[in-house]
Amino acid sequence: MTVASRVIAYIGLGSNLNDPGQQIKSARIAIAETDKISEVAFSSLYRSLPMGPQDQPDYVNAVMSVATELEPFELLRCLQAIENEQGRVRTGLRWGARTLDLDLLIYDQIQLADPVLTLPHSGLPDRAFVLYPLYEIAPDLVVPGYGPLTALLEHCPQAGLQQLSS
Ligand code: PH2
Ligand code: MG
Ligand code: MG
Repeated sequence: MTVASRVIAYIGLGSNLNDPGQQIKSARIAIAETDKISEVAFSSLYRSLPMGPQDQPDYVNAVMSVATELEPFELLRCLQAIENEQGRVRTGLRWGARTLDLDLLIYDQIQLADPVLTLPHSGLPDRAFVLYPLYEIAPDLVVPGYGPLTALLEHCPQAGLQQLSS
């Protein structure tokens, strides 16, 4: 896939193990220091109730936008490498606890359904811990294939999401 040289992408960050707030802050630095990626905006941190199994700690979530010259699969590989560097153990349990989860939410205008990468991220339209932080950094965003972010928010209750810091 060939993409324009420098595009905007949105990344969702989540953690609920080993000092989640610090995991998110370390990941932010690692992403921004990666070659061919630069930070554009970073949301507040948010505390959120776990989606999926309830016998796990609350999550800390945030969203960042970046400008990148990496193509989508290259960017995905970089994010997975940072997850691994921060001690991510892949248990295979769906929606289980994790030290760090970096999800490629949106990459430019691309819509893609590939076994290893769906764009926009399939969970984006109904996850409060993604939509509210996104709104903070990109209130006018139009999500490819889904429409205005504000319309998605109308159908997404805040559901225990708590803003921690700005
Ligand atoms: N991530 C999961 C599973 N459940 N719940 C919240 N609140 N936030 C997350 O980031 C999250 C989750 C697996 O990626
Ligand atoms: Mg995730
Ligand atoms: Mg993930």
